[in-house]
Amino acid sequence: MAKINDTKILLKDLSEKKGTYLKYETEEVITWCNGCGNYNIQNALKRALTLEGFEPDKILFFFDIGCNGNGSDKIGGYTFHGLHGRAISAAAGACVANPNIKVIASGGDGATMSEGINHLVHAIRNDYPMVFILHNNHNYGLTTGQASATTPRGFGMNGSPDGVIADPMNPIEFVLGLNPSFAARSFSGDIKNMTDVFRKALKHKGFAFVEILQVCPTYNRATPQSWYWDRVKYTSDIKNYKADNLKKAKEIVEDFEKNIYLGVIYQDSKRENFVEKLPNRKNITTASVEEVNYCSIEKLLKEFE
Ligand SMILES: Cc1ncc(C[n+]2csc(CCOP(=O)(O)OP(=O)(O)O)c2C)c(N)n1
Repeated sequence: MAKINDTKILLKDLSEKKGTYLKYETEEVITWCNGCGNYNIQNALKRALTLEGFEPDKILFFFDIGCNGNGSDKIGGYTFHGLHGRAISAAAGACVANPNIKVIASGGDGATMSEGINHLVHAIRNDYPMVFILHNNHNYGLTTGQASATTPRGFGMNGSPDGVIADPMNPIEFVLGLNPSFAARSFSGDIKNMTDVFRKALKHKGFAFVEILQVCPTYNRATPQSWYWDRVKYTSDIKNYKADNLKKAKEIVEDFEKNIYLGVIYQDSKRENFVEKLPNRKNITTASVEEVNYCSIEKLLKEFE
């Protein structure tokens, strides 16, 4: 498989829109390790936003705690840096209050598949109108490499040096079991595929779940970059693959040893999202946030003096 020349791809086809891309850049000091997958994930996201015509003032980012969350000041736009495992719940409130703004949340595998897995489950059930990016680096990175729910069995990690006892979860397989309206998977080494997947997720009107298989050169030595390049394939490699068949989607993600398929795995683009289904919002053209009345609470406060 051909490897991607990142710099070339980053600049390619952005010429006219370069101004928008540059607005997403910040001057904050980067604290990620050399070779961390977060660099490429954020670059691909900035590219996708630019190519889809989103200006930073139309985006609200929710970041979780962790190495991924340390990207919160490295991208332009409105950002909210929340509690560990709680990025989805804060983002859900925002996208329901204001469906006119694009809400993008992200979290690590520690936050999403353990600490806050309940929020993921119910965000999918409710089909909130937002994009969620799972940074699956197979460990708790920021706290220096403890095993997460996705660490391969038997692999020695800080905190479990004799090897992880339990079998790992396969996040996208888990998500497909919840009947999502959108589930995609990509790989942090492949900016081209990530950009494509993010662009499709940005256009989806319900909960767009995107799992990024992320390299972590410092703590995840079980599945390094080369391990992925030997296994990743694309849904376009499967003859006549259509992403609207949930049964088929479940079949192609079962294998995480030989063929790891990237791309949009499943999408139901006709399903009404959470806001569209709300009976009390039918025929209302304003967003909830536009209906807020601002009034003085001085009188109320006096009652508690
Ligand atoms: C409620 C809560 N629990 C635990 C922590 C400690 N903590 C901070 S970062 C982190 C690991 C994050 O791992 P992950 O979510 O996988 O993200 P990564 O750093 O790998 O990107 C933990 C456990 C915390 N800050 N808050």
